[in-house]
This record gives sequence, C-alpha cells and structure tokens, in this order.
Amino acid sequence: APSLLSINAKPYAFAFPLRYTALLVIDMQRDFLLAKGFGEIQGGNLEAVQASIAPTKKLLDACRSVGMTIVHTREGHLPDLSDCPSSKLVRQAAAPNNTQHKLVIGDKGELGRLLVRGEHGHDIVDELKPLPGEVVIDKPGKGSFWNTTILHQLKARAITHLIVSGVTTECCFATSIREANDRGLECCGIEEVTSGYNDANFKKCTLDMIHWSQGLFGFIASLQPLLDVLT
Ligand code: TIU
Repeated sequence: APSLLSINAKPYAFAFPLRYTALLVIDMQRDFLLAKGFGEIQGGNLEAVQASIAPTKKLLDACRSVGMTIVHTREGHLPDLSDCPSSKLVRQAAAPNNTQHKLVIGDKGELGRLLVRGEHGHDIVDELKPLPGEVVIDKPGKGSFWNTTILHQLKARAITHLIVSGVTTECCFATSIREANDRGLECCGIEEVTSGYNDANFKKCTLDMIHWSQGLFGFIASLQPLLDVLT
C-alpha cells in the first residue's frame, strides 16, 4: 500500500500516513461483551456489541497485515480498587431505573471480580487477543488517556493518526476520541467496529457529534473503504 492513504469519511476524506497511524481497539473485554459480564449486569444489551467482534477481527487482520501499530485498551481497576473513584463505584452500581445492582465493580461475578485487572472477565475476548508486540493499555477511566501511558507509547512510535474501534460507542469510544483530539491526534472512528448498549439512534447521535462542525473531534468512516485501501 502507498504510504499516504485516504478514505471517504465524514465530514470529508480522512488521509493518513500508514507508518504514523495506529489502530486503537477499545475495551473489547469479556466484561463488556459476554453474558454475565459487567456490561450485562449494568443493564447493557449485548446483541450489538457481540456483532462487532467479527468485523473488528477483519479490521485487526488487515491492520496487522500492513504492519500498522496496534493498541488495545482494557478498562479496569487494581484488586484493592484504590484507583476506582467512589463516584464510579457508586454510580456504576445504579441500573437505568435507579435500583441498585446486587453486583458492583470489584464484586465476584461469574467471569471473576468485575472490572478487576487479572480477572478472566477483564481480559480481551479470545477472537481479538493481542499478539506479542502489540500495545495493551490498562485504564481506570472511560478515556484511554487519563492515568495511562498511552500518549508516551504513541509518541515513542511517532503516531499522529488513530483509527478507532471498540466498545461502547457512547462511553469509552467517544471519550477516547475526545481525549485524543485534544492532544492533537487525528482520529477516525469506524462505524461497523464500534457499538454500544443503546439503540441505533443513540449510536448515530454519538458518531454525528464526533464529525459535526467540520470534524469537531474527528472523522467517521465505514469499514469497507478502509479494508479496501489496506488490502
Ligand atoms: N458503561 C458503558 O457503556 N461502558 C463502559 O463502562 N465502558 C466502556 O465503554 N468500555
């Protein structure tokens, strides 16, 4: 592939230098994608997030085949929860109808202690398992930049552009793009490889907000044009 690639996107074409572009795969963890995980316990609908696993594998394979830098993130906390703010602990225990869940972050669920590092549920699903040499960022927040080394890792590789995928669109995906944009990184989110726990309109609004006003936070593109230029 040529060194400068370009794909159709909103609000206009996204051009990216392959050598200085990373694929960011956000929080494709069992806790967010699988039954009995943290997301389902929170009341999330798993149908859409599970459907994003196969297209994400396609994108991952294409990016790997051209030698792109790959960065995976995992949301989670230290076993003593010392990095989990009480606001998160309390509010992420609340269901949509404001009743308290029986299980909260750190409690033992069927996939292990919820959102705790080292637990089975905290790790990335088998299909998307990071390969040796790929960067794995453990983050205590929704954004990938708060309290992590990601910016140092990206700078060490001279990365200027990010292709962004992962779950959930409304939460960690959107927060990470906004954080990256403030740090001068050019971001393009890919529609088919991000999904959330709400309806299609919720996702559409989240993606529209990213590219609104001449790309306020970044670009949004479809998967196929990206696969076409990578393969
Ligand atoms: N709650 C929710 O929608 N998501 C999260 O808590 N984490 C991520 O989005 N990864």
